[in-house]
Amino acid sequence: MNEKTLSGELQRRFETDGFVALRQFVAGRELPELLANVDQFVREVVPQLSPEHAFYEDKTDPATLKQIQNMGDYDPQFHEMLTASRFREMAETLLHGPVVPKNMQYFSKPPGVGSPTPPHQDGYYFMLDPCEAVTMWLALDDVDAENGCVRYVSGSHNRGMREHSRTQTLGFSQGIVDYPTTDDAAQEVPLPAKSGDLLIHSALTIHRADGNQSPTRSRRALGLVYYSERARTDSVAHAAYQRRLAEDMKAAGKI
Ligand SMILES: O=C(O)CCC(=O)C(=O)O
Repeated sequence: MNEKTLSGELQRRFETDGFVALRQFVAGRELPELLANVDQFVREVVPQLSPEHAFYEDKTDPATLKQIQNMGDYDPQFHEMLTASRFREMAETLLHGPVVPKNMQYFSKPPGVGSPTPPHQDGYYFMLDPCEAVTMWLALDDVDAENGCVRYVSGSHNRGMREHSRTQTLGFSQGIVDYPTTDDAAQEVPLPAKSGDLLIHSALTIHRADGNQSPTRSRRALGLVYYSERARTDSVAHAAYQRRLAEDMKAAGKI
């Protein structure tokens, strides 16, 4: 099924589960074009990015690129994809009103070296009140249990923010302290995806992913983050946290 518009059924599922999958949201000619643009960005723009905007599993090895931040700031096509697109329209539908496009990210888990994503809620990083935001995760490769598909805890967006603490994972500095509880384990759902599938989750939905255990298959995705216009950011606390984190990562030799 080509689910280009979010039907009432999909919206209902998003509200019940805290996540939804739109299969082949990017398809046809659009998909190879997007993949080529991402490859070009990685080749030509990433080498010039500051260490805070491009993370590597091993910073001395460019083949281990694992995350890029704020891609829209460096490329007009990605800026448009984030800000003036059906991705934004979808975010406005799900959040019931105008949104602020916040970030476009690249997530990669290279074969054999891509590390796990700790269980977390994006809202813990966003520091919003009210915590109204969505993250979109667009698969660029086919992703399954072997190469680390995203796993969501169904219904967790209705149970508030859990306690997080610092992790040693570059790019995912906070993880849920007591994960998994019995309920978490019972309600965790793996979401395999094909290249072009779009997964969307609420900022309160608990999610995680395993590392890439395939010796050959890559595991790349784009992340698009939208805040509701109703959400207020504690921008001073957020900037202070980002500064502290960057200093810590530099001191640990990770960036
Ligand atoms: O790609 C991943 O492993 C995790 C992505 C994620 O946590 C997110 O998009 O919020």
